[in-house]
Amino acid sequence: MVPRPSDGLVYVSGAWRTAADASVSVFDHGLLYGDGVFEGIRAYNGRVFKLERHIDRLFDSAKAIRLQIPNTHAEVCELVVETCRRNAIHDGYIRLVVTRGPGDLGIDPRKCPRAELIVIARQLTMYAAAASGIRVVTSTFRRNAPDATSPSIKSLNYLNNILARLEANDRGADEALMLDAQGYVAEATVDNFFIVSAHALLTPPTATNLKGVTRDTLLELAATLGITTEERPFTLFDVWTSKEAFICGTGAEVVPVVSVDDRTIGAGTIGPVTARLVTAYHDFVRSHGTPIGVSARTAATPATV
Ligand code: PXG
Repeated sequence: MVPRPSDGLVYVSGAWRTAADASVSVFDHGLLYGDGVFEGIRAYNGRVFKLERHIDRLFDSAKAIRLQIPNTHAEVCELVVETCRRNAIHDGYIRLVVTRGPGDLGIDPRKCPRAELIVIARQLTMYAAAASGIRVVTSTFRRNAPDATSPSIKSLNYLNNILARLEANDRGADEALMLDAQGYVAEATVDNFFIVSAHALLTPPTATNLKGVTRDTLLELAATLGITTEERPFTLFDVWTSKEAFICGTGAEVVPVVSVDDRTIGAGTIGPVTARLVTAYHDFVRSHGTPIGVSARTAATPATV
């Protein structure tokens, strides 16, 4: 098969291959057991947004599952930028995957001598802004407990979230809200969750959800906008009676939630605090990040004058 340039180049097993040739073994434990970790990163306006932060989280996820990434932090940053360069990405989506690598049948990671690092970078066409807001239902599936598969690990094992998403699909909703084992609000299936109460912008502490990069960015932006923020547990009652709610993540950015469990949130349209954050986030992501045009290592080095 003659590869088409539009197929793009994927970094896998230590080299860039055409998308058509980029493959992993059927004995890879990422496939057989979901044994691996990943990151989803965006590029805006020729820059990779929060590259270092995403790679920090990738290394933390890998450490938690005792997976040895075959490259250093600086090398992984550079591989991301180089993959963007080779695919001429200006605005795009980058998927980093580290699997336990090829082994034999049987879950024991000792069967896998070499972890597999994959970097995919695509032009972004998949995310349509859901500016008018989405309808959310609470899932009956609780988010994994911190002492089971910790939600802080961005692992290849998303069945907990997928079961919740299936339930939302069945109920005609756009997204599912997941609770923790105690019944407090945790997060959506691939996004963190915020509400606006009479007093503050609230989001749950991260023990029960992913330590989202977008979540952190919004907490910082809110502070600069003079919006009071609080990270504390809250319940569905607080959600149903909130003035505004939204989900946020690398893919979704900031998306208003206009109903939860058939209770209209606020006026049933995007609220003023959410609207300010949508604009602030939109501007921030387009003006910050690691330039794709130069080496990540050079960009990370502070200028000496
Ligand atoms: N919670 C979960 C469970 C996630 O998977 C977030 C929160 C938001 O985190 P960030 O760091 O993105 O703000 C995520 C992120 C995809 C995709 O292609 C998934 C995510 C991010 C980007 C792409 O499914 N999940």
